[in-house]
Amino acid sequence: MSGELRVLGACPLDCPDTCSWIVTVEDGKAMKMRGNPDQPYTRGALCVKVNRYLEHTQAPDRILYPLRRTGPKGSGRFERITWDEALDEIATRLRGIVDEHGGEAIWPYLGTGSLGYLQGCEGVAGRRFWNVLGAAKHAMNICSVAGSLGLARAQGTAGGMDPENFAQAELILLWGTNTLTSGHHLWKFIQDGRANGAHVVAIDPIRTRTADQADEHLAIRPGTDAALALGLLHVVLAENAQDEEYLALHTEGWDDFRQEIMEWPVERTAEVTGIPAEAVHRLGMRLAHTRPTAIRATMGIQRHEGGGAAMRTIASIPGVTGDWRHPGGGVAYSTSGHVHLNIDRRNDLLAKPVRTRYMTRLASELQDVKCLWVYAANPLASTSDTNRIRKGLARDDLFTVVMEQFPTDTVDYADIVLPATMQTEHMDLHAGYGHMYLLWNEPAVAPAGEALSTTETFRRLAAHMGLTEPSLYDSDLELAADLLSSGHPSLEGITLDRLRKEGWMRMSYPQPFAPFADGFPTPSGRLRFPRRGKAYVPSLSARTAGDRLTLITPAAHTFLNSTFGNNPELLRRAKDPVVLVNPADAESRGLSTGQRVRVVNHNGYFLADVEVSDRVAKGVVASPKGRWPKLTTGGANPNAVVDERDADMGKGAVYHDNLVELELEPLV
Ligand SMILES: Nc1nc2c(c(=O)[nH]1)N[C@H]1C(S)=C(S)[C@@H](COP(=O)(O)OP(=O)(O)OC[C@H]3O[C@@H](n4cnc5c(=O)[nH]c(N)nc54)[C@H](O)[C@@H]3O)O[C@H]1N2
Ligand SMILES: Nc1nc2c(c(=O)[nH]1)N[C@H]1C(S)=C(S)[C@@H](COP(=O)(O)OP(=O)(O)OC[C@H]3O[C@@H](n4cnc5c(=O)[nH]c(N)nc54)[C@H](O)[C@@H]3O)O[C@H]1N2
Ligand code: SF4
Ligand SMILES: [Mo]
Repeated sequence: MSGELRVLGACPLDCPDTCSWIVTVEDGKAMKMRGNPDQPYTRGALCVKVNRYLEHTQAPDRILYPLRRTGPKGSGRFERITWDEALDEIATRLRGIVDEHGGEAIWPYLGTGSLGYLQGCEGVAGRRFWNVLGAAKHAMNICSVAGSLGLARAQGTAGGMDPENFAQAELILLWGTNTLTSGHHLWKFIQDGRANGAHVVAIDPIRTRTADQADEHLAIRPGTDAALALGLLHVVLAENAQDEEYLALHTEGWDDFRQEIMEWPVERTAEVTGIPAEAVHRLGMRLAHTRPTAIRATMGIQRHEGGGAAMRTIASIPGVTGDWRHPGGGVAYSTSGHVHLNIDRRNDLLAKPVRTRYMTRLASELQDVKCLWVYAANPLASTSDTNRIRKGLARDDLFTVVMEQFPTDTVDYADIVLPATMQTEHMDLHAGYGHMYLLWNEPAVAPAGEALSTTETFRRLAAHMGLTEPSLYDSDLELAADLLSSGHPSLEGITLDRLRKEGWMRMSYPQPFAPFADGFPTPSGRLRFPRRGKAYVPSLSARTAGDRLTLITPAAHTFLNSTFGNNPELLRRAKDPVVLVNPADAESRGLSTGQRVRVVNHNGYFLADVEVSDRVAKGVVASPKGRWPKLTTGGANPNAVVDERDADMGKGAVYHDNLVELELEPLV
């Protein structure tokens, strides 16, 4: 029988907006995908990338069958094999490695390709299986850890404002965040705020498309955000605009922090941040006298050596102004701290404690690993110091399995490739990190080719290995029901049946929501201000400002990390790689627009065309993340020059804190 079916799903990509989508299916084929008009955050729109998702699921380069490598590592030459052959070979190799080297020699390297709680990184997919084998633990610290820890030290959680409440703000600071590129659905709420008179300020070393749309742009020197926060608070104190009652009731460490603030008059702040003193003062005055003030600070700030401290200091601002009293005030970094699903890591399945491997440290930690199992990740595009990673992946004694949808650079180094389903083909449970909803993704169509979901792959592998632990065989619906069973009040009324039927549900929080109006989830119930001398930790680039250039590698408009990096239309729109260079830096190097340069440092180089532009300040150059090295002239993207250095908290990455030079690429 033919008929049209509307299937409710959710965008799985690593983006704060986690959109609700509707897939129209005819005769078992997905015909159309659109943003759900009924969902209050999606409001009917997807984005320039995901508007091509259906096309992407049917792309000719999709991996449809299990593959075994036939050429040397990196060659990308494979032969098709059956699932049975693939699982047999994997089972034999894994058993051999466990017997000879112990389970910890296996590194399950799970990335952010899907944020699903069943198939992707939020739900620790495959963890039960890895625990039975005794594999190393994987710390997924590639994206937001320094900021999350900085916030948690201040607030007890990285959770904060409900982004929808930006509509109620009177002053909006877009701080180290490129809203119109990296999660544009917030913009409608910002516009609602503006319609009520809100003033919008972008604080970013780059004049981004978001900064273009703001009322004001402050071009801050990279890695100096905490200094700006302190300078703004200096003005607040000078105006005697601090909220004494809130400070007394809900904060600790104020005397110490107040002294720190007193050391940051606007002139000093201006000198450190590169923002004119007059502009610091003006914004300080606005902050002093505008309630509520909403701060959107996302991951850009914390991809720096002092990024954790910077987030903590920024989180202190609404503690001083009392903005947390109001739903339209406070800081919005990520809402994931408000999500309380029952994520059971099943450590009981481990025979003994195992070591943790850090996702950001692949280049150095790979050395003593015997099996690298990559899923929903593309480290040769996305992880720091790709030249060293490439060397590591080429090692003959390393057994590499990659579960993938597309033939990435990382796939080229796999011994075995397993075809992975895409979001329209599997089931999943989602929460946003930029909103307050849970979403259900119902499969719309059958898997392409012989692709299998993450959950099904691990169930089959467990069976192949003859593992008897019953929980390894739980179905997707059982796993989902388990996730919803935490008993946390925020899940009140949310059942799997309702979620499947309705597609999305708001978690049970008040609306509007003022999470810290009456205190914080810290041991004392109070916001913990940073200690004196700890509030501002300068980044590498802030410490060594001089003749070297600081490279920033932010989100690309047309890719989502490296996902879509092979989509022909999005690649066409992205044009050739460019590096933005300030006119003064271009002139002193004799460079002009259109010239091809090596962006180079001690780690290596990538190629880009110079675009001379006042969008970047003197001393700053910028080139976005996300390109596939093998589809890029020169075979490298910015991660060829990104150091595998730690940020100040959680061993976070320093993607925007690297020193580089520009050299003309010799013409051949
Ligand atoms: N289109 C698109 N959307 C995406 C992504 C993508 O790749 N493409 N990636 C997704 C993912 S995984 C994430 S984590 C988010 C990331 O998105 P964002 O949180 O927006 O993070 P970034 O793009 O890294 O940086 C944001 C801004 O911070 C600025 N910045 C860099 N250093 C500093 C600094 O020291 N101080 C200040 N004030 N600003 C600084 C950058 O110039 C940039 O404009 O976006 C998600 N959304
Ligand atoms: N220079 C620089 N580098 C960065 C950043 C930066 O700002 N600058 N940002 C960093 C950030 S914020 C992040 S989050 C990381 C992301 O880094 P990664 O986590 O490695 O994410 P991607 O590069 O997008 O690769 C995800 C892969 O997963 C695959 N995939 C998608 N869904 C599934 C699925 O359901 N199953 C399986 N098996 N595979 C799937 C996709 O095809 C894709 O190839 O990159 C980081 N890299
Ligand atoms: S990438 Fe972000 S904006 Fe685009 S559809 Fe997915 S969740 Fe929505
Ligand atoms: Mo991320």
